[in-house]
Amino acid sequence: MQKSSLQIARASYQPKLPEALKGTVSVKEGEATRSVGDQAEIKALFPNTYGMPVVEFVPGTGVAEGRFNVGVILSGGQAPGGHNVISGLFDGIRALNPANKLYGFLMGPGGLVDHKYIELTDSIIDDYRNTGGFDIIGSGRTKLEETDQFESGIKILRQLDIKALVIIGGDDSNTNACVLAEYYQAKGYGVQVIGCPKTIDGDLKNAQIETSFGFDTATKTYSELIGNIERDCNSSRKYWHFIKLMGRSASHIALECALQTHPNICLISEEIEAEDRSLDDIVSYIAGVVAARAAEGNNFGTVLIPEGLIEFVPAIKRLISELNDILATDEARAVSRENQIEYVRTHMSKENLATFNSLPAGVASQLALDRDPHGNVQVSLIETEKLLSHMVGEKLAAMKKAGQYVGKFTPMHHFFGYEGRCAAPSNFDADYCYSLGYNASRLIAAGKTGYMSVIRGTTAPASEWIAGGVPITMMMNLEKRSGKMKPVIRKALVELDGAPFKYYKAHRDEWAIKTCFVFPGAIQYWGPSEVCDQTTVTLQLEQKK
Ligand code: FBP
Repeated sequence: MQKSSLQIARASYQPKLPEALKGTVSVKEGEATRSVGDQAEIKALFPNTYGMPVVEFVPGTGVAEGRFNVGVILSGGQAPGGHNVISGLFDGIRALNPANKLYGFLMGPGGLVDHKYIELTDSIIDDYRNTGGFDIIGSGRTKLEETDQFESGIKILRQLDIKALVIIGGDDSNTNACVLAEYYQAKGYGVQVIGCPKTIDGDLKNAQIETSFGFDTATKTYSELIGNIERDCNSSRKYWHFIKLMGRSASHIALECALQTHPNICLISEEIEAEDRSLDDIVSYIAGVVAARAAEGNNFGTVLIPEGLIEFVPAIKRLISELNDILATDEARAVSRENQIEYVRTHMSKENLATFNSLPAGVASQLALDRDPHGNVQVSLIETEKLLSHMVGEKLAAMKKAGQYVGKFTPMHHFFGYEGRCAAPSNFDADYCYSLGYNASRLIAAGKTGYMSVIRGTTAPASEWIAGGVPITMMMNLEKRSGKMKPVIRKALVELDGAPFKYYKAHRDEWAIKTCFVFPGAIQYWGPSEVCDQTTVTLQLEQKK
């Protein structure tokens, strides 16, 4: 395949590592840990991997060189930097012993179960250093949760003499990594499992994980596009742009893009839920801003919409929750796809049926029919941006009749998601991912299992970053999934008392009416540090003490 000039030049970039990982390391262990919720239940479910300490690597000679093979899986949606996690892991295990081998399981967790793999050699790794995408081995969403999958996995792991498996994934995939670690530990199979925090959504973070990889590059890519749109609409002054942004349930991506680009409106799902706002409240708010700008002759603007918004409108949330229960039964599963809408209608409460019937047919059927393998509503398929702009148009027409609005409303629609998931990693993601992978090799050498690779202190220069591991059980609680209570990693939503949201809230009224757009431009890989090495605004605000 022909390489672009950027790919060729970028291949020689040597990602930065924390000082603590550069030489030989020792393990510094902290106190015993407990899960974030439901401690007794999580402890009973994970008797072999519960309560382990947080660990940090410090210079020393505690972790010996070793001869071993490692397997790696890319799981779930693509995120910029995945190839650097793999190259960091590769370099890390090779530094411990040049004979160590890395095997990549193909197309996600399914590759482990179906025994599809390749050996990742020097030349393959070199082709993918500092590139975006997951195409080195492909990714997939097979859910690893059944005993026969684990047993099938151990056969190939033994055949390839693999000592440890690294699962690069989001909250659901790392939950599965934890279940697998517990299972292999309980059985005494001697295979370690290590997780790596991936997802552009930014919702895999907590007191230990500062950010998931890919969030930095994806939000910079979307912000470049939003900035370009802002400049376009400020030039022609005739369009309102409704821009939906990926990110599943959490609004981290939309909020970060708002902090980078200062749009007229950014909806935050978590706030909408907390304030019990209806769809009509949201539409009235947007129409009010459109009318206020029109009164000053500005018939243009930008509205950012998190893709999970619809799930957070309380009436729709109640509807989804009942739909999940209805769809979880064997009886519902046996109903053909054509008859499913009618089936859910006849099994729904009166209140939810009224909400269901008020939605446009396309949105209603996406809510009722489409789930991913983890049971999540596939919010990326729901065209919230069109739904909202249509409703705003109707509201403005009514306001015009009542003499409350003079202006012209011409909406344009965008959905940014896939555009950013495979971008060439920013310097931050290139360094962060390489460090996460390299660090995973040290967790393996230290004999750890059921741990997530963690790099902290990320707004400091990379040389000062803190490297170590956190037991995955520490991040877990029980949640209802497909009708049953299951142990899962707690998803991090936007905190309404957190610094990023507070900053947005303090500025949004001004950004709504005035035109305060900021144009971040494209990600830069070379040049002044303030242009190339900035972290996200979210991280900067969160870490400002
Ligand atoms: P992960 O949780 O697997 O990282 O998913 C990220 C994501 O990009 C979401 O933002 C989006 O809703 C979803 O994947 C889309 O899924 P798919 O790639 O299957 O279309």
